[in-house]
Amino acid sequence: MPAVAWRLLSAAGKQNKNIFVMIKTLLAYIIISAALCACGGKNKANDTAGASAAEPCGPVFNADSAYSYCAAQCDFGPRVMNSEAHERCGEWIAGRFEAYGMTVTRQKAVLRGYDGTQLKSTNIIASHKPERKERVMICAHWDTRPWADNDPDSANHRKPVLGANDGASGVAVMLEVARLLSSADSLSVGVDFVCFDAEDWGVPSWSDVRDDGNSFALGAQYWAANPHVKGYKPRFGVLLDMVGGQGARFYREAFSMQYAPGVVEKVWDAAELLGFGSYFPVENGGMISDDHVPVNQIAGIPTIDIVPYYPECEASSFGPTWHTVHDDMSHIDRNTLQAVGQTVVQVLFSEGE
Ligand code: AHN
Ligand code: ZN
Repeated sequence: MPAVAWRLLSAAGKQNKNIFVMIKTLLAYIIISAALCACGGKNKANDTAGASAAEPCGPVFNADSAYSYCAAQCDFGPRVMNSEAHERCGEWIAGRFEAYGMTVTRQKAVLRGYDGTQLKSTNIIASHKPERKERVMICAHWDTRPWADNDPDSANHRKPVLGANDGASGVAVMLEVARLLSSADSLSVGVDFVCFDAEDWGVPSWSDVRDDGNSFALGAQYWAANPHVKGYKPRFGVLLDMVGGQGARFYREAFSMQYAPGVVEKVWDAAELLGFGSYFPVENGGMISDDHVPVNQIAGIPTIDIVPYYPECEASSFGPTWHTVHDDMSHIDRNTLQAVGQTVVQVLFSEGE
């Protein structure tokens, strides 16, 4: 019996030996604890709220902090494979997770790009409470695209993308969640933050090479075939791709619906509960070949993709700055980071043991 219940009981016992008072006290405890949080975790912030199906739980996600993690990555410059900025930023990311008490694995491999380039790839895996068996995986790619091949100005098509949104934003949300976990005591599961490398070396639009559909997500393909822990099987995974853009709306992505419909429902319900329903319409978006596809198909981990869909955007359904030289901090919106980040916190803290 939890200490609180025992104290209540003994107090009742001292005041009045009547067994009925003790039973009443015990019943009151059971009702109150059921009402506190339908979440798996033991949230402190909502102790006074009344009973309902589910309630907000977990710490407050700080969007300013996430924004600064986004900017810090951009300050290295484009994190293009085989570049010094890439190398240095990778160490910075690993160092941040280590500072938040996570166990960090650097999974290095030389991968072959569509054009034969040897890519020095590092998947960075940061584990919170690695001894726990019950786990959830959060993931995002950390490399940035070498070519802004969707820029409105074709003179920019061979220039690198800074990747404030496409690269930095997902890692920024993960780092902020990791920072919160380092001082949280009410989480029931272990969490692995997986930063995939070599996501964005996919065949550029100006190349004559035909894309076989596997030229993106090279780091995720490698990890899915060689997970950092043998037989790694978290309950589910959530991929964060481009989660900081202005005007972003996260529609239900088709591979996610195919492989992990229950996880989609869990995440969209969490967003709705928190008042972020407008960011997460319960409507279908596109079918996106992204890091979650090998994670589902090769590793067999039910994993969804939180990825924006702009039905009205001419330039790209991923939004106006996608694979352009304008994917910089001036188009990052803290409100988008907040909606996604708080939703991730909710999902994690509502997992039971
Ligand atoms: C396709 O363009 C088919 N998938 C998008 C994967 C991606 C690139 N995510 C970010 N950059
Ligand atoms: Zn990209």
